[in-house]
Amino acid sequence: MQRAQPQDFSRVLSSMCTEPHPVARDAAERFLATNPGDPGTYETVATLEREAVATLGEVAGLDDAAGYVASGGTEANIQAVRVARNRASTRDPNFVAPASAHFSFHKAADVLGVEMRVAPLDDFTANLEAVDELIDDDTVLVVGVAGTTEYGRVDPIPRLARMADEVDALTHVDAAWGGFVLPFTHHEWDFSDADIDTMTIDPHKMGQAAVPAGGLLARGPELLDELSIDTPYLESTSQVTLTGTRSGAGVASAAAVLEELWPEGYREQYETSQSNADWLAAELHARGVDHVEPTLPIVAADFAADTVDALREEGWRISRTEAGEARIVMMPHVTRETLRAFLADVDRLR
Ligand code: 0PR
Repeated sequence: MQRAQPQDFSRVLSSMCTEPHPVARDAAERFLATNPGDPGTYETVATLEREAVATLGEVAGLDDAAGYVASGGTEANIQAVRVARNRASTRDPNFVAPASAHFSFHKAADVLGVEMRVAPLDDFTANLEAVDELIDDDTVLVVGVAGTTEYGRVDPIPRLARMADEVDALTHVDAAWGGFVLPFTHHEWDFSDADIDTMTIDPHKMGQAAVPAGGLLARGPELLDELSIDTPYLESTSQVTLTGTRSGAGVASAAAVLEELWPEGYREQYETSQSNADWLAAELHARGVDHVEPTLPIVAADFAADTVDALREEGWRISRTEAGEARIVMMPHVTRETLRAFLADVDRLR
Protein backbone atom coordinates (compact mmCIF):
# COMPACT_ATOMS: atom_id res chain seq x y z
CA MET A 1 0.00 0.00 0.00
CA GLN A 2 1.17 3.53 -0.73
CA ARG A 3 2.33 5.50 2.28
CA ALA A 4 -0.28 8.13 3.17
CA GLN A 5 0.92 11.73 2.99
CA PRO A 6 -0.63 14.69 4.79
CA GLN A 7 -2.06 17.46 2.63
CA ASP A 8 0.39 20.13 1.63
CA PHE A 9 -0.38 23.63 2.82
CA SER A 10 0.03 25.49 -0.46
CA ARG A 11 -3.74 25.95 -1.05
CA VAL A 12 -5.02 25.84 2.53
CA LEU A 13 -6.74 29.15 3.33
CA SER A 14 -9.28 27.82 5.84
CA SER A 15 -7.16 26.49 8.65
CA MET A 16 -6.12 28.03 11.94
CA CYS A 17 -3.33 25.49 12.18
CA THR A 18 -0.15 25.67 10.16
CA GLU A 19 3.10 23.91 9.46
CA PRO A 20 4.97 23.64 12.73
CA HIS A 21 8.12 25.71 13.00
CA PRO A 22 11.23 23.49 12.52
CA VAL A 23 12.17 23.72 16.21
CA ALA A 24 8.62 22.70 17.14
CA ARG A 25 8.73 19.73 14.79
CA ASP A 26 12.07 18.60 16.15
CA ALA A 27 11.00 18.89 19.79
CA ALA A 28 7.72 17.08 19.08
CA GLU A 29 9.57 14.13 17.60
CA ARG A 30 11.99 13.90 20.50
CA PHE A 31 9.25 13.99 23.15
CA LEU A 32 6.75 11.66 21.49
CA ALA A 33 7.03 9.08 24.27
CA THR A 34 6.52 11.38 27.24
CA ASN A 35 3.43 12.14 29.28
CA PRO A 36 3.15 15.51 31.00
CA GLY A 37 0.05 14.09 32.74
CA ASP A 38 2.51 12.22 34.99
CA PRO A 39 5.01 14.93 35.88
CA GLY A 40 6.59 12.85 38.65
CA THR A 41 7.79 10.30 36.10
CA TYR A 42 8.35 12.57 33.09
CA GLU A 43 10.20 15.38 34.80
CA THR A 44 11.86 16.97 31.78
CA VAL A 45 8.64 17.52 29.91
CA ALA A 46 7.07 18.84 33.11
CA THR A 47 9.86 21.43 33.31
CA LEU A 48 9.29 22.36 29.68
CA GLU A 49 5.60 22.83 30.41
CA ARG A 50 6.37 25.26 33.23
CA GLU A 51 8.65 27.18 30.87
CA ALA A 52 5.98 27.26 28.18
CA VAL A 53 3.37 28.57 30.64
CA ALA A 54 5.76 31.27 31.89
CA THR A 55 6.35 32.46 28.34
CA LEU A 56 2.65 32.29 27.46
CA GLY A 57 2.17 34.51 30.52
CA GLU A 58 4.66 37.01 29.09
CA VAL A 59 2.80 36.98 25.79
CA ALA A 60 -0.42 37.72 27.67
CA GLY A 61 0.90 40.34 30.09
CA LEU A 62 0.96 38.15 33.20
CA ASP A 63 3.86 37.54 35.61
CA ASP A 64 3.93 34.19 37.42
CA ALA A 65 1.17 32.77 35.26
CA ALA A 66 -0.63 29.63 36.34
CA GLY A 67 -1.83 27.31 33.60
CA TYR A 68 -0.98 24.35 31.44
CA VAL A 69 -0.63 23.24 27.85
CA ALA A 70 -4.02 21.79 26.96
CA SER A 71 -5.13 19.61 24.06
CA GLY A 72 -6.48 22.72 22.35
CA GLY A 73 -8.72 25.72 22.67
CA THR A 74 -11.75 23.55 23.27
CA GLU A 75 -10.30 22.01 26.41
CA ALA A 76 -9.06 25.39 27.64
CA ASN A 77 -12.48 26.97 27.16
CA ILE A 78 -14.27 24.08 28.87
CA GLN A 79 -11.84 24.32 31.78
CA ALA A 80 -12.35 28.07 32.12
CA VAL A 81 -16.10 27.57 32.44
CA ARG A 82 -15.42 24.76 34.92
CA VAL A 83 -13.19 26.97 37.09
CA ALA A 84 -15.91 29.61 37.22
CA ARG A 85 -18.66 27.10 37.97
CA ASN A 86 -16.72 25.36 40.74
CA ARG A 87 -15.71 28.62 42.36
CA ALA A 88 -19.25 29.95 42.57
CA SER A 89 -21.86 28.87 45.08
CA THR A 90 -24.99 29.19 42.94
CA ARG A 91 -26.90 26.01 42.08
CA ASP A 92 -28.13 27.45 38.81
CA PRO A 93 -25.01 28.88 37.14
CA ASN A 94 -24.91 30.66 33.81
CA PHE A 95 -22.22 32.30 31.71
CA VAL A 96 -22.56 35.07 29.17
CA ALA A 97 -20.71 35.02 25.84
CA PRO A 98 -21.06 36.93 22.58
CA ALA A 99 -22.59 35.26 19.52
CA SER A 100 -19.11 35.24 18.00
CA ALA A 101 -17.82 32.85 20.68
CA HIS A 102 -16.40 29.60 19.35
CA PHE A 103 -18.68 26.54 19.38
CA SER A 104 -16.50 24.99 22.07
CA PHE A 105 -18.43 27.10 24.61
CA HIS A 106 -21.61 25.24 23.64
CA LYS A 107 -19.77 22.02 24.40
CA ALA A 108 -18.69 23.48 27.75
CA ALA A 109 -22.27 24.41 28.61
CA ASP A 110 -23.47 20.94 27.69
CA VAL A 111 -20.76 18.98 29.49
CA LEU A 112 -20.77 21.11 32.63
CA GLY A 113 -24.49 21.80 32.98
CA VAL A 114 -23.98 25.56 32.94
CA GLU A 115 -26.45 27.66 31.00
CA MET A 116 -24.86 29.60 28.13
CA ARG A 117 -26.41 33.00 27.48
CA VAL A 118 -25.53 34.35 24.06
CA ALA A 119 -25.33 38.10 23.55
CA PRO A 120 -25.91 39.57 20.08
CA LEU A 121 -23.19 41.51 18.28
CA ASP A 122 -22.76 45.05 17.15
CA ASP A 123 -20.35 45.44 14.28
CA PHE A 124 -18.89 41.97 14.93
CA THR A 125 -18.21 42.45 18.66
CA ALA A 126 -20.25 41.91 21.82
CA ASN A 127 -23.13 44.32 22.28
CA LEU A 128 -22.41 45.57 25.79
CA GLU A 129 -25.96 46.53 26.65
CA ALA A 130 -27.13 43.06 25.75
CA VAL A 131 -24.34 41.51 27.83
CA ASP A 132 -25.34 43.69 30.75
CA GLU A 133 -28.96 42.58 30.47
CA LEU A 134 -28.02 38.90 30.39
CA ILE A 135 -25.80 39.09 33.47
CA ASP A 136 -27.50 38.32 36.78
CA ASP A 137 -26.61 37.06 40.25
CA ASP A 138 -26.19 33.51 38.94
CA THR A 139 -23.66 34.56 36.31
CA VAL A 140 -20.36 32.87 37.09
CA LEU A 141 -18.38 33.93 34.00
CA VAL A 142 -18.32 36.55 31.27
CA VAL A 143 -16.51 35.57 28.09
CA GLY A 144 -14.84 37.94 25.65
CA VAL A 145 -13.18 36.91 22.41
CA ALA A 146 -9.85 38.42 21.39
CA GLY A 147 -9.64 37.45 17.75
CA THR A 148 -12.93 35.90 16.67
CA THR A 149 -12.84 32.74 14.58
CA GLU A 150 -14.75 34.21 11.65
CA TYR A 151 -13.61 37.83 11.44
CA GLY A 152 -10.68 38.24 13.82
CA ARG A 153 -12.45 40.89 15.91
CA VAL A 154 -11.65 41.85 19.51
CA ASP A 155 -14.39 42.37 22.11
CA PRO A 156 -14.14 45.34 24.53
CA ILE A 157 -12.37 43.23 27.15
CA PRO A 158 -11.86 45.87 29.90
CA ARG A 159 -15.55 46.77 29.85
CA LEU A 160 -16.65 43.13 29.92
CA ALA A 161 -14.33 42.54 32.88
CA ARG A 162 -15.85 45.46 34.77
CA MET A 163 -19.34 44.07 34.20
CA ALA A 164 -18.23 40.66 35.46
CA ASP A 165 -16.64 42.23 38.55
CA GLU A 166 -19.92 43.88 39.47
CA VAL A 167 -21.54 40.49 40.13
CA ASP A 168 -18.34 38.78 41.33
CA ALA A 169 -18.18 36.65 38.18
CA LEU A 170 -14.92 35.69 36.52
CA THR A 171 -13.79 36.99 33.13
CA HIS A 172 -12.38 34.67 30.49
CA VAL A 173 -10.70 35.85 27.29
CA ASP A 174 -10.61 33.49 24.34
CA ALA A 175 -7.42 34.45 22.52
CA ALA A 176 -6.95 30.94 21.13
CA TRP A 177 -6.07 32.29 17.71
CA GLY A 178 -5.44 35.99 18.41
CA GLY A 179 -2.99 35.61 21.29
CA PHE A 180 0.11 35.53 19.13
CA VAL A 181 -0.78 38.54 17.00
CA LEU A 182 -2.47 40.85 19.51
CA PRO A 183 0.72 41.72 21.47
CA PHE A 184 1.85 43.68 18.42
CA THR A 185 -1.35 45.71 18.07
CA HIS A 186 -2.99 48.51 20.05
CA HIS A 187 -5.90 46.33 21.24
CA GLU A 188 -6.68 45.96 24.95
CA TRP A 189 -6.99 42.23 25.43
CA ASP A 190 -4.60 40.82 28.05
CA PHE A 191 -4.04 40.44 31.81
CA SER A 192 -2.31 43.82 32.03
CA ASP A 193 -5.16 45.63 30.24
CA ALA A 194 -8.06 44.36 32.31
CA ASP A 195 -9.02 42.38 35.40
CA ILE A 196 -9.38 39.11 33.57
CA ASP A 197 -9.03 35.76 35.32
CA THR A 198 -8.41 33.13 32.67
CA MET A 199 -7.35 33.02 29.04
CA THR A 200 -7.21 30.54 26.19
CA ILE A 201 -4.12 31.06 24.02
CA ASP A 202 -3.15 28.23 21.68
CA PRO A 203 0.42 27.54 20.58
CA HIS A 204 -0.92 25.18 17.89
CA LYS A 205 -2.57 28.04 16.01
CA MET A 206 -0.59 31.25 15.34
CA GLY A 207 2.06 30.02 17.78
CA GLN A 208 3.36 27.54 15.17
CA ALA A 209 3.62 24.59 17.57
CA ALA A 210 2.73 21.03 16.60
CA VAL A 211 -0.83 19.84 17.27
CA PRO A 212 -1.90 19.28 20.07
CA ALA A 213 -0.83 22.36 22.01
CA GLY A 214 -3.54 24.60 23.40
CA GLY A 215 -3.02 26.95 26.32
CA LEU A 216 -4.97 27.75 29.45
CA LEU A 217 -3.71 30.61 31.61
CA ALA A 218 -5.02 31.70 35.00
CA ARG A 219 -4.15 34.80 36.97
CA GLY A 220 -3.31 32.72 40.03
CA PRO A 221 -2.92 29.08 41.11
CA GLU A 222 -5.99 29.29 43.36
CA LEU A 223 -8.17 29.45 40.23
CA LEU A 224 -6.71 26.22 38.90
CA ASP A 225 -7.14 24.66 42.33
CA GLU A 226 -10.85 24.74 41.60
CA LEU A 227 -10.12 21.93 39.13
CA SER A 228 -7.94 19.84 41.38
CA ILE A 229 -8.61 16.11 41.56
CA ASP A 230 -6.64 13.73 43.81
CA THR A 231 -4.43 11.24 41.99
CA PRO A 232 -3.73 8.64 44.66
CA TYR A 233 -1.34 6.30 42.78
CA LEU A 234 0.72 8.87 40.84
CA GLU A 235 3.91 10.40 42.25
CA SER A 236 2.21 13.79 41.96
CA THR A 237 -0.80 14.05 44.23
CA SER A 238 -3.32 15.99 42.18
CA GLN A 239 -4.24 16.94 38.65
CA VAL A 240 -6.07 19.96 37.22
CA THR A 241 -6.10 18.99 33.53
CA LEU A 242 -9.19 17.59 31.84
CA THR A 243 -7.38 14.77 30.07
CA GLY A 244 -5.10 12.33 31.86
CA THR A 245 -2.32 11.14 29.60
CA ARG A 246 -1.28 14.13 27.52
CA SER A 247 0.90 14.82 24.53
CA GLY A 248 4.52 15.43 25.50
CA ALA A 249 5.10 16.20 21.84
CA GLY A 250 2.66 19.08 21.99
CA VAL A 251 4.12 20.44 25.21
CA ALA A 252 7.76 20.17 24.09
CA SER A 253 7.01 21.71 20.70
CA ALA A 254 5.20 24.63 22.36
CA ALA A 255 8.10 25.25 24.74
CA ALA A 256 10.63 25.12 21.92
CA VAL A 257 8.83 27.42 19.52
CA LEU A 258 7.92 29.93 22.23
CA GLU A 259 11.55 30.17 23.18
CA GLU A 260 12.56 30.54 19.54
CA LEU A 261 9.98 33.07 18.35
CA TRP A 262 8.82 35.19 21.31
CA PRO A 263 8.80 38.08 20.80
CA GLU A 264 10.65 39.03 17.60
CA GLY A 265 9.75 36.02 15.46
CA TYR A 266 6.08 36.39 16.28
CA ARG A 267 6.23 40.11 15.62
CA GLU A 268 7.67 39.51 12.17
CA GLN A 269 5.02 36.90 11.44
CA TYR A 270 2.27 39.26 12.59
CA GLU A 271 3.59 42.04 10.35
CA THR A 272 3.81 39.73 7.35
CA SER A 273 0.35 38.23 7.95
CA GLN A 274 -1.28 41.60 8.54
CA SER A 275 0.29 43.15 5.47
CA ASN A 276 -0.88 40.17 3.42
CA ALA A 277 -4.40 40.64 4.80
CA ASP A 278 -4.37 44.34 3.99
CA TRP A 279 -2.98 43.66 0.53
CA LEU A 280 -5.65 41.04 -0.21
CA ALA A 281 -8.38 43.38 1.06
CA ALA A 282 -7.12 46.13 -1.28
CA GLU A 283 -6.99 43.72 -4.23
CA LEU A 284 -10.55 42.59 -3.51
CA HIS A 285 -11.66 46.19 -3.24
CA ALA A 286 -10.10 46.94 -6.64
CA ARG A 287 -12.14 44.07 -8.09
CA GLY A 288 -15.38 45.27 -6.50
CA VAL A 289 -15.59 42.22 -4.19
CA ASP A 290 -17.24 43.08 -0.86
CA HIS A 291 -15.18 42.06 2.14
CA VAL A 292 -14.92 42.58 5.87
CA GLU A 293 -11.93 44.75 6.82
CA PRO A 294 -9.19 42.68 8.44
CA THR A 295 -8.52 44.23 11.85
CA LEU A 296 -6.41 41.13 12.50
CA PRO A 297 -5.06 38.89 9.73
CA ILE A 298 -8.30 37.24 8.56
CA VAL A 299 -10.16 38.39 5.45
CA ALA A 300 -13.82 37.51 4.83
CA ALA A 301 -14.69 37.93 1.15
CA ASP A 302 -18.13 37.91 -0.35
CA PHE A 303 -17.65 35.73 -3.44
CA ALA A 304 -20.64 34.19 -5.19
CA ALA A 305 -21.32 30.63 -4.03
CA ASP A 306 -20.46 29.36 -7.54
CA THR A 307 -17.08 31.03 -7.37
CA VAL A 308 -16.27 29.39 -4.05
CA ASP A 309 -17.31 26.00 -5.44
CA ALA A 310 -15.12 26.54 -8.52
CA LEU A 311 -12.16 27.57 -6.32
CA ARG A 312 -12.63 24.46 -4.22
CA GLU A 313 -12.56 22.39 -7.43
CA GLU A 314 -9.13 23.92 -8.05
CA GLY A 315 -7.97 22.57 -4.71
CA TRP A 316 -8.32 25.74 -2.63
CA ARG A 317 -9.41 24.92 0.89
CA ILE A 318 -11.77 27.71 1.93
CA SER A 319 -14.34 27.75 4.71
CA ARG A 320 -17.41 29.96 4.93
CA THR A 321 -18.63 32.22 7.68
CA GLU A 322 -22.15 31.73 8.99
CA ALA A 323 -23.15 34.70 6.83
CA GLY A 324 -21.62 33.01 3.79
CA GLU A 325 -18.37 34.90 3.17
CA ALA A 326 -15.22 32.99 2.27
CA ARG A 327 -12.72 33.07 5.16
CA ILE A 328 -9.07 33.49 4.32
CA VAL A 329 -6.90 33.06 7.40
CA MET A 330 -3.40 34.50 7.04
CA MET A 331 -1.53 31.70 8.74
CA PRO A 332 2.26 31.57 8.30
CA HIS A 333 1.94 29.15 5.35
CA VAL A 334 -0.24 31.68 3.47
CA THR A 335 2.32 33.81 1.67
CA ARG A 336 1.98 36.69 -0.80
CA GLU A 337 2.73 34.15 -3.52
CA THR A 338 -0.13 31.94 -2.31
CA LEU A 339 -2.46 34.92 -2.45
CA ARG A 340 -1.31 35.95 -5.94
CA ALA A 341 -2.03 32.43 -7.19
CA PHE A 342 -5.38 32.49 -5.43
CA LEU A 343 -6.36 35.84 -6.98
CA ALA A 344 -5.31 34.62 -10.42
CA ASP A 345 -7.79 31.76 -10.00
CA VAL A 346 -10.43 34.14 -8.67
CA ASP A 347 -10.01 36.32 -11.77
CA ARG A 348 -10.24 33.33 -14.08
CA LEU A 349 -13.25 31.73 -12.40
CA ARG A 350 -15.37 34.64 -11.29
N1 0PR B 1 -11.44 29.52 20.30
C1 0PR B 1 -11.32 30.11 19.11
C2 0PR B 1 -11.41 31.60 19.01
C3 0PR B 1 -11.10 29.33 17.97
O1 0PR B 1 -11.02 29.91 16.78
C4 0PR B 1 -11.03 27.92 18.11
C5 0PR B 1 -10.81 27.03 16.92
C6 0PR B 1 -11.15 27.36 19.40
C7 0PR B 1 -11.35 28.20 20.47
C8 0PR B 1 -11.06 25.89 19.64
O2 0PR B 1 -9.77 25.46 19.47
P1 0PR B 1 -9.40 23.94 19.16
O3 0PR B 1 -9.91 23.65 17.80
O4 0PR B 1 -7.92 23.93 19.29
O5 0PR B 1 -10.04 23.10 20.20
N2 0PR B 1 -10.95 27.65 15.68
C9 0PR B 1 -10.90 26.91 14.44
C10 0PR B 1 -12.30 26.51 14.04
O6 0PR B 1 -12.96 25.75 14.73
C11 0PR B 1 -10.05 25.71 14.53
C12 0PR B 1 -9.59 25.16 13.25
C13 0PR B 1 -8.29 24.75 13.16
C14 0PR B 1 -10.40 24.97 12.16
C15 0PR B 1 -7.83 24.17 12.02
C16 0PR B 1 -9.93 24.41 11.01
C17 0PR B 1 -8.65 23.99 10.97
O7 0PR B 1 -8.17 23.40 9.84
O8 0PR B 1 -12.76 27.03 13.05
